[in-house]
Amino acid sequence: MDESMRQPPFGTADLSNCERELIHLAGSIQPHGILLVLREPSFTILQVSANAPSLFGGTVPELLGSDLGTWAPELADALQRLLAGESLGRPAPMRCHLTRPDGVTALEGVVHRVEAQGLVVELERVDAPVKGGDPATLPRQLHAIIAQITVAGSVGALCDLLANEVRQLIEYDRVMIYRFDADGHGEVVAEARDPRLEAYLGLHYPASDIPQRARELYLRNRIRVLADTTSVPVPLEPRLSPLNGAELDMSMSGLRSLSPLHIEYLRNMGVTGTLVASLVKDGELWGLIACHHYAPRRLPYQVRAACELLSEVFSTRLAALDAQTIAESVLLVPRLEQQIVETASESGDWHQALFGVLRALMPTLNASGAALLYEGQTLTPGAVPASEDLSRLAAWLAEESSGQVFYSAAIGKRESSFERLAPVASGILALRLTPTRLNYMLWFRREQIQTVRWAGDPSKAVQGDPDHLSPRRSFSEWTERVRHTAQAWTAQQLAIAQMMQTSISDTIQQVQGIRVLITARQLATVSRMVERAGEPMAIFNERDQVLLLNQSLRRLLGTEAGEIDSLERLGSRFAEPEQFLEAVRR
Ligand code: BLA
Repeated sequence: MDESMRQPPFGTADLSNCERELIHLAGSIQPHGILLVLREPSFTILQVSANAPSLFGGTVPELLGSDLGTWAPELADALQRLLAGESLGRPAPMRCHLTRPDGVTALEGVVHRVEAQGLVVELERVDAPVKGGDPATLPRQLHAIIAQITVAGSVGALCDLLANEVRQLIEYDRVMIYRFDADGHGEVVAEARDPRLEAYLGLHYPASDIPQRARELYLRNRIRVLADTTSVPVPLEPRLSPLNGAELDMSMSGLRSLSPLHIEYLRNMGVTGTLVASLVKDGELWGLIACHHYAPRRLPYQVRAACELLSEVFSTRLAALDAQTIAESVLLVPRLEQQIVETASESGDWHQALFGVLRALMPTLNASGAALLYEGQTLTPGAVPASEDLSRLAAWLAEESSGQVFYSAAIGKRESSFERLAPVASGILALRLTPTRLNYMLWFRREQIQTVRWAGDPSKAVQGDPDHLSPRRSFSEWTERVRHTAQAWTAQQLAIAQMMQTSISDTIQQVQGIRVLITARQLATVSRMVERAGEPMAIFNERDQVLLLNQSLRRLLGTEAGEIDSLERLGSRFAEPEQFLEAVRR
């Protein structure tokens, strides 16, 4: 396979290989800005976007190889000042004015270094009217939003808050919080939109809508604005770096033109401008703030930076809420353990005690159904497979899994005969309660497709043709990928299950141990009474073994203790052993 098939250059990917498109080597920018690559310290121009002459005058060949100071001394001075006090660990903002024959142009820019390729300067005019986010009130607005984020009490509330506040801040038509699951598939979990637009809330998208390479990039570069899906990208000239002969690495460029495949997707959705910011948790891409506008739209640097800041504050709150949930679940286990002991000791009813726990854990484990299989009885809350299927499941689990906790998000993929259970039980989480008998607690999750909430009629929820890149096609793709699977069990839910399994099986063992003790005690008392009784008497266990022949019986039989050890032996001392045994058994 040739190299371009394996790693298609920017703009040449198709549906078969888009996963590996080299999007950071775009070689072009969006036309609302201008990009320069300079050699330090002279600020010699190495590469420019083809539209640079519109700002500096001259022609591209004239600009290349000359010093920036000869075309734009104010810009060169501003850069000089910036670099004097800035290590450029991250891209740094700057502002300056250019005096041109037709007047003064105000510019804002972002500057960063690319190893072995030079200093990259990206400029945008600020005289062009830019809507949204008034810089004068921005600090106050941010302050108020951050105050709310830091007290949001749940992930859901946090997402709703972020969607609403970001929409107020940037005034896009639609702001979505898009969350990834363990397999990288996405769901719109919060949305603020112009009420005239159809809702996307609750829609699902397959992982393949955002290639892995793009996700890696979005971890490093946390915000992107696409100003106009109908605009024509402006190429860099020359395309290859004069310093190292390679394509310019545009990973950290704010003006990078986005993949044409993605732009086609947006156009098919009718979207013209987007802003997307990364939401990160534990160093991984947790989700995105995805904003759509139905007209061209760009934002001043400060507002973009404000969105980036909000996404960081969001991530911090997310981590705190997570820690809180973990702490709560750590407390949940001992509480439930106590509940088992109390119920079992008060009523002596294990079924009731275990059933209470089974039900109490359903919301935490986000289960749509559950079953307790204990000592031959079955109790089930919620939607569950039929009882013969439950028995088959338990038998299969005992055979298949040596561990005490078993889980799967797609049981039908482990064992094809369970595939037909998918509507109620695609996902299963099982705790084995006792080592020898088929005693289980089971929680079930429906197939994801069954639980998807559509905003209205699925066939109308989003426009687009299933054969073209569009949410409609995405939905079919997602449906295909998640058929017969439930949402994955989270690490935290599995940790709770593990703790609960240990706790329950210990409790059962302890209580059974106590029972054995109590029985032994009772036996000792009864034995003492029987031994002393004047009547000949014997005690046997359920296996017909002799536990005691009392004094009077031993005397009658003329035997020592220990000679007769079973019911059968005792029978043999009778004239008609068969009759004796039958009489006893009766
Ligand atoms: C990127 N695809 C993206 C991004 C999103 C989506 C949010 C990130 C864009 C950014 O950060 O600016 C997907 N956007 C959505 C979805 C919705 C949305 C689902 O608003 C729903 C409301 N895309 C495809 C397919 C391919 C593909 C099938 O759907 C490949 C064959 C490619 N998506 C693709 C590429 C990128 C992308 C290459 C990277 C764009 C870039 O940063 O250059």
